[in-house]
Amino acid sequence: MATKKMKHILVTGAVGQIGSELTMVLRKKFGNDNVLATGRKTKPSETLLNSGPFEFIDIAKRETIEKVVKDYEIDTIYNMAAILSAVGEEKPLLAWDVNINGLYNCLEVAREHAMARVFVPSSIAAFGPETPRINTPNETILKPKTMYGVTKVAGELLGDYYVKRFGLDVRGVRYPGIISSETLPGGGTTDYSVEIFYEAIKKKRYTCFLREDTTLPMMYMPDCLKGTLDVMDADFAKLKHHCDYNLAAVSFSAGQLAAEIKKHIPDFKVDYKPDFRQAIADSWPQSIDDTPARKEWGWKPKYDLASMTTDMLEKLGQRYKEGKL
Ligand code: AKB
Repeated sequence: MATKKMKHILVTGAVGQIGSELTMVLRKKFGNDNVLATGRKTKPSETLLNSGPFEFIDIAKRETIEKVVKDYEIDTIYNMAAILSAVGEEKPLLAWDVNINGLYNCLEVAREHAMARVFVPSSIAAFGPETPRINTPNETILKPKTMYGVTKVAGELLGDYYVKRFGLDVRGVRYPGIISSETLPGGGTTDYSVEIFYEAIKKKRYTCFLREDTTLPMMYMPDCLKGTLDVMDADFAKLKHHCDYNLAAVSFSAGQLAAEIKKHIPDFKVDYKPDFRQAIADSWPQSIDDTPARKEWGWKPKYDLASMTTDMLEKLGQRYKEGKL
C-alpha cells in the first residue's frame, strides 16, 4: 500500500480523557490549524478551544462527519469517541450506536474520501473470562462479556476488514487502563486509578469501587500518547497486525497503587467497596504480552508504577496549590 502523507486530521472524542491530550500533541506535531477537535456534547476546555478548530459532531450520524471532512479537507481520522465499559453496561444500545455505528461511519467516510489513515482504538476489554489472564497473548480467545468489549472486538475485525477488502490504512491498539492528570476518564472500570490520585490530594481518603487485590494492565498517559503516535507512524509494510496490537506498560492491584501513593502521602486512607464494576474487572487480564507491538513497530513504554505515581502527584499537587483541582 502506498503511504499517503497526513495533512488534515480529525479527532473524534476530543473532549475525552485520551482525545483531549492526543489533540494537543497532534497540534504540536502537525500544526494547530491542521487538527480538528470534535465532541458530541461535552463543553471543550479553553485549551482545546483556543489552540485550534473545534466542532460538535455525532459520529453515529454520518452526515455530521461528512460535513467536517469536506469543510476541513480531512485525510486522517483518530476515532477516540467511545462509550466505555461501565456506562456501556448501563446504556448498551448507546454503546453499540457510538462504538459500532460511529466507527462504521468513520471507516466509510474514510474509504469514500480515500483517506491516508484511520486510528481505531481497542482495549483490554476485548478479552473475557475464558482468555488466559496472565501475560495474555496477542492471539487468544476473544469472548468479552460487556457490550463495550463486544464493540471493541467487532471494531478490531471491522478495521482489519477495511484494510484487506478496501486497502484503507487502519491501525489500532488495545489500550490498558489509562492514568492521566489532565482530563478525568468517563465511565470506565479502570477510572478508580485516576480518581484515587485526586482524592488522595484533596481529602486523603478514597473509597475504591474495586477489591484491593484487583490487578489490571495500566499505562501512564505519556506512554499512551507515544504508543498512539508510534503505531500511526509505523511503516505499513512492516505491520503484520493492524487493529489489535496488545499494548502493555505496568500491571498493579488497587492495593499496590494505594501503597505507592502512601509513600508520598503517609496518612492517606483507602477502603474498598466493590460494585458492579468488579465483575467487569474480574473478566479482564491481569497482565498482557505485547510482543507483536514491540517487534513490528518498536513499542517500549517509559513509566513504571513509581515514576508514574511521582509525576501524577507532582502535577495534581501543583494544580491543587493553585486552586485549580
Ligand atoms: C474502561 O475501563 O472501560 C477503559 C478501558 C480499559 O478500555 N478504561
